[in-house]
Amino acid sequence: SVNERTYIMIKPDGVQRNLVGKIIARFEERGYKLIALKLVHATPEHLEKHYEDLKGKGFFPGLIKYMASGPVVAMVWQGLDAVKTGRVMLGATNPLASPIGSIRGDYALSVGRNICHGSDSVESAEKEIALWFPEGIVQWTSELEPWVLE
Ligand code: DAT
Ligand code: MG
Repeated sequence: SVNERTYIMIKPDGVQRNLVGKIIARFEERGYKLIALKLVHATPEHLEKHYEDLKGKGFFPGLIKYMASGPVVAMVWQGLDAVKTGRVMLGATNPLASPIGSIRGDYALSVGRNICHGSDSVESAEKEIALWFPEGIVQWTSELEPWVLE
């Protein structure tokens, strides 16, 4: 939908590798609207909630350790089909399977260091936004919107 919201997160490796600006630029340039943004060093408990569907996977402990190893950039982007298009912009879970031109396809090699997260459905997005932004998000009017969406 037109005002769909997705939760996009730059993982600790993306922050350490100074890719924050580049990743934000891709969403800005595509025409999405930034409605929430913060740098946060998350606790393992918080990350276990974020990834609760993956509890029980062999890689889960390593995933939590990696995600808790440094700050992440938590963001909410809004716009036409933001969830699905956000995932396309990220690339596949395994960077080696990600097309050139996607974030993971351009900047990553390893599934355990794949730089970014994007919600996989509208329902997950709403859950993740509530988990990462309990304080709420900013609504603002973009003067550019009529030039991006008819
Ligand atoms: P995605 O991040 O593309 O939504 P996911 O939700 O299935 O993928 O998994 C969450 C993260 O967990 C993923 O970005 C990297 C890690 N992960 C997934 N599968 C993995 C695997 N087989 N080995 C190591 N890490 C994995
Ligand atoms: Mg996922």
